[in-house]
Amino acid sequence: MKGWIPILLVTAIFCFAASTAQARNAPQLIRLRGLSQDQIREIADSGLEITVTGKGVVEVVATPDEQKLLIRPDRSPEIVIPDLDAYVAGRLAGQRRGAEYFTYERLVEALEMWEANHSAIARLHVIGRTWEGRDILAMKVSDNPDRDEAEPAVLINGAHHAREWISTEVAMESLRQLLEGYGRDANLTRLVNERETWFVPVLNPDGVVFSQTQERYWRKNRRPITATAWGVDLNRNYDYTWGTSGTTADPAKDTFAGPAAFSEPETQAIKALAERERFQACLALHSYSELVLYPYSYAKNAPNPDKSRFQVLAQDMAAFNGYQSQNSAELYAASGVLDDWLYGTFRTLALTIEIGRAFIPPADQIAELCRLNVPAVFFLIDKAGTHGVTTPGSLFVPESLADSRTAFDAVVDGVAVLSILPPEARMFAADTLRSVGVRLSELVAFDVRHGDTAVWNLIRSTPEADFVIPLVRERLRFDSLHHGATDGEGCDPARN
Ligand code: 0X9
Ligand code: ZN
Repeated sequence: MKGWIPILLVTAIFCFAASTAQARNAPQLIRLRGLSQDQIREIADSGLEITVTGKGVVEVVATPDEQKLLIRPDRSPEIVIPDLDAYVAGRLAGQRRGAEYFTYERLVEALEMWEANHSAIARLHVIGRTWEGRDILAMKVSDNPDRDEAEPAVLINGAHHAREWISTEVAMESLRQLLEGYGRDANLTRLVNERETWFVPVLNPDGVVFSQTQERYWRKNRRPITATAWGVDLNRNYDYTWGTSGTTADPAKDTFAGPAAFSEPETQAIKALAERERFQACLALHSYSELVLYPYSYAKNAPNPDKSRFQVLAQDMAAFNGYQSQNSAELYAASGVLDDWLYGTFRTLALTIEIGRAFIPPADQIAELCRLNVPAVFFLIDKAGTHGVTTPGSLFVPESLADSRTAFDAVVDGVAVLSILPPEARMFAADTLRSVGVRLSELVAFDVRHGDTAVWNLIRSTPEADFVIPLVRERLRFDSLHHGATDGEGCDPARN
């Protein structure tokens, strides 16, 4: 008998929450099954947000009014979360010391403190100001952070969408580990020395503050539009096939594309940064669905000459978190997203991770979700200097590779994808690969002349790097003629 009391109580609370949400027309999360691709697209094009939890199962954020057009018995509708505003409040209340989400205020404090504690490799920039006057902050991490060096540049960003707090956590945890790992961890030290990584952990501060302080389930920014409508979906506002799919011109809806492409201060901030930095790679962090997504998103089967390279990258990243990798448009098409704009404009290797199984996982899951996803972030930062270097459109000059290990990795990754690239991408990749090989031979010859044969040995034992061997020998011969005897006596590749 006793066991019935909590069940009755939970049921009563559920019904109460559902009915008050009904009365307020508050958003709910509903699950639908058995929808055709056309029906999913129709929902996405009506301005509602869709996520996926498994094959053929979609979850949609919709108010009771909006649900009238969606709910049909053959779709086995289920209410997953009866009152999403109450759900946000519950997530905030369920936090405890050591397991809590960043507020915007605490995030600003943390970034300022981390910059001060790691001033040799970290520089905090204000890249824009929101409608409500908040700073959009970006932390650059690199050796010589005040100089724009010729190193592959990467952008890691979170919280395009206000309620996706976990995205900020993964960005912040990656940043923290990178800063603290410098000088301690060989790989992270190399990533700091050989890359310029920009972290924008909260692109949408107004939205995040609104969702956390008003306990509201909010996605967009806080552009004031009419007396009853606020906000633009920042991930529909970029200028690449803007406004054509998975979005709406209705400002009251969750996926409103904005009055024009780049109408928002937040997306303008990213635009200015990207035009300056010409990122080799970018990772947009979102939640949820446990997916690693690659462009294009605006339409199914949109031609992407680097598709095979993206597939390799996305699969490798998915190996860290166990997520599924797929083309962004596979579930439904969405236009005006960051990745499409970056790849379409600059050929940036731009990917998205949809973290976890809920927009706002309970705070005690933050650590585990970071453990799963931070290695994927570091992996992409690394690959910006390998795949990113041989990607068409990249303005990165292979001659400026500063370190033999980085050049070696670029050669190995480049050769690995060369054969699977379509002809239009292969030509550029092959040309760049050749220049990277020449650069590698210069760097390795330098190493050898100074008694360091580590990368030279790697080249000799790696079939993909075979073509570099004669280049190194040639370079050493040339160097010995011009600089006298080598320092690497006994292991002189010119004679091996
Ligand atoms: O819709 C978005 O902007 C992203 N999903 S989220 O649930 N975080 O809002 C994903 C964009 C990638 N695109 C497609 N699903 N086409
Ligand atoms: Zn999102």
